[in-house]
Amino acid sequence: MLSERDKLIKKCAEDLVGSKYAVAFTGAGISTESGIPDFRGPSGIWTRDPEAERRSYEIFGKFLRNPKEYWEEALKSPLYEILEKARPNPAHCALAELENMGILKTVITQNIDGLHKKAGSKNVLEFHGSVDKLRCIYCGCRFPKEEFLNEIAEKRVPICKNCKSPIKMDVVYFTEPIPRDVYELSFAEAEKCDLMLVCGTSAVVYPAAELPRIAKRCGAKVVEVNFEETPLTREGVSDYKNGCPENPEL
Ligand code: CNA
Repeated sequence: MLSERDKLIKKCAEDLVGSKYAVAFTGAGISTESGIPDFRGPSGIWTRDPEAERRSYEIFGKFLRNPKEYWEEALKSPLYEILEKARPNPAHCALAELENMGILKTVITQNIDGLHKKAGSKNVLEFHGSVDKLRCIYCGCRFPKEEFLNEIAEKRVPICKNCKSPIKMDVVYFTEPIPRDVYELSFAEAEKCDLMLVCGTSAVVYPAAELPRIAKRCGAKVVEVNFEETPLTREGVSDYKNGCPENPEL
């Protein structure tokens, strides 16, 4: 006799196998088991320190006004040390495996930790960028972080190799526009998919949170995996939700 939760897992597996173009949309919750805290989950960074949320809205403006100060602060952030050490967990590996099997076509992630690629996923759209890259907001060029290790170690502001402007991490901060390339590709995937697996996102950060809604409007099945209810659950965007194993009420 299968438990309610196991029935949902079986249903999800059947729906995935039956899909023609499945896409995953992931958030910070998929990486909490890799030791990276999320923002808004029960032990999230902002749940514990609401002031950190206010500060996060100032980072992009700081880069525009004073790139040197931006870099000094960015490198001091304890989150970057945690991100550098983090390794993929079974959820990242499962999505890579599903891609390998030809079932999952794309992972669209809001995460900046690079763990989907480290797990072996190939078709990954990093909607909010990645800590493994630097990006020029003026000409749009991206560079692997390895190309700027000297500047970073010597606390010099990295300069774009293409247009010679000061550059920042590829990470998209609050108040910063989403880079056009990843924005357009992600929305095209949301329109095209017939199943969207939504994993570990509170679905409140826009425009990313629009993606499952667009998938639903275009006829896709939306499967949500999250500890808590989200606007997607409450507004009926999710066709079904599979939650916390320790607390099946959630
Ligand atoms: P969020 O708002 O912090 O929401 C995370 C959601 O995941 C919450 O609803 C949690 O309940 C849920 N959750 C936490 N752990 C699990 C788990 N093990 N299983 C199932 N559900 C779980 O994060 P979002 O991604 O929705 O918000 C978008 C922000 C967060 C993006 O800009 C990210 O860049 C940013 N962020 C990214 C990382 C990362 O790269 N790992 C870490 C922290 C924040």
